[in-house]
Amino acid sequence: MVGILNVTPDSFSDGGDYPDVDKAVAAGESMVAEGATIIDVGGESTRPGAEAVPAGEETERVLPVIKGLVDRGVTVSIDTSKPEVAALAIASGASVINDVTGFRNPDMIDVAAASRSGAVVMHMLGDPRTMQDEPQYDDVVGDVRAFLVGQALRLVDAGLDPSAVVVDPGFGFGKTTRHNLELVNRLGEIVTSGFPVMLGASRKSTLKTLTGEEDPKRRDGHTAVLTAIGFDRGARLFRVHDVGRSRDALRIAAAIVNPQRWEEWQQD
Ligand code: HH2
Repeated sequence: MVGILNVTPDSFSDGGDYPDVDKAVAAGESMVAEGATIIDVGGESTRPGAEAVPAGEETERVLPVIKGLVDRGVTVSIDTSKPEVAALAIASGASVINDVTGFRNPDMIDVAAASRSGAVVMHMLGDPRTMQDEPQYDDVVGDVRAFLVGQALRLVDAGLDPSAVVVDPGFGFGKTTRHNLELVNRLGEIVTSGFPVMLGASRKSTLKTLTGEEDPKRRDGHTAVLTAIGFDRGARLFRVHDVGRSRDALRIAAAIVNPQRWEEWQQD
C-alpha cells in the first residue's frame, strides 16, 4: 500500500491538510502504522486544470517532509515530474520516483538510472491543464499498455532492475469515466507486461460520477471497492489516502483470491 501525502495548498482532496512539516511527518507515520509500506510525497497538484509550480517552491515543500520521514525509517517516493526535484528528493533519502508524465523527459530517466531508484511510470494523455478535454483513444487499454511498456523498457535499458519499475495506467489522467472503468476491468492485460502494476484511483471524480458523492473525503469506502477489484485483476500496489480502509479491502480480497496467503497473514 502506498500512502498519499500531498504537501500542497491545492490538491483535490488533501490540499492544505498538512500546514507544517511535523503534521505531515506525523500523518505519514500514521499511514505506515495502518499498513503503508511507502509514503508518496507530492508538492504539486496534478488535478485537472492545475497550474505548474516552480521547482524551487516544490522542493521547499517536499524536502523537509522527506527528510523527516526518512529519519524515522519510512520508505519514501517522490511524486514529481521535474528531474531537479526528483534528484534533490533522492539526495534527501527518497528511494522511488513516481512520475505522472511517465518518464517522458529523458533527464528523469537519467536521474533514476544514476541513483538506482525505483520508478513508477504513469500514463497521462496530454498535461493536467488540458487532459480532460475530450480524451480519445483507439483502444484505451492497448494504447496505455504500449506507452507503459515502452517507457518501462527505457528505464530497464538505462540500468534499472525490472522488478523496481512499476507501471500505472493513470486513473483519471486524460480519461473519461468509461476509459477509467475499462482500464480497471482489463487491468490484467497490463499485468501481463510483467511489470508490477499500481492503481491510483483514490477519491477520484469517477467515483463521484458513479455514486453522486460530492465530497472527496467521503470517497474512501468507494476507493476501497476499487482496491479490491484492482487486486482481483492483478494490481499489487495501491496509492490511497485512507490506508486502513484499503488494507481491509485487500485482506478480504486476498482471502478470497489467495486463501493460502491469507492463512500465512493470520499466523504472522
Ligand atoms: N494520481 C495523482 C497523483 N499522482 N501517481 C500515480 N502513480 N498514480 C496516480 O493515479 C496518481 C499519482 C492525483 O491524485 P492526488 O495526489 O490525490 O491529487 P493532486 O494531484 O491534486 O495532488
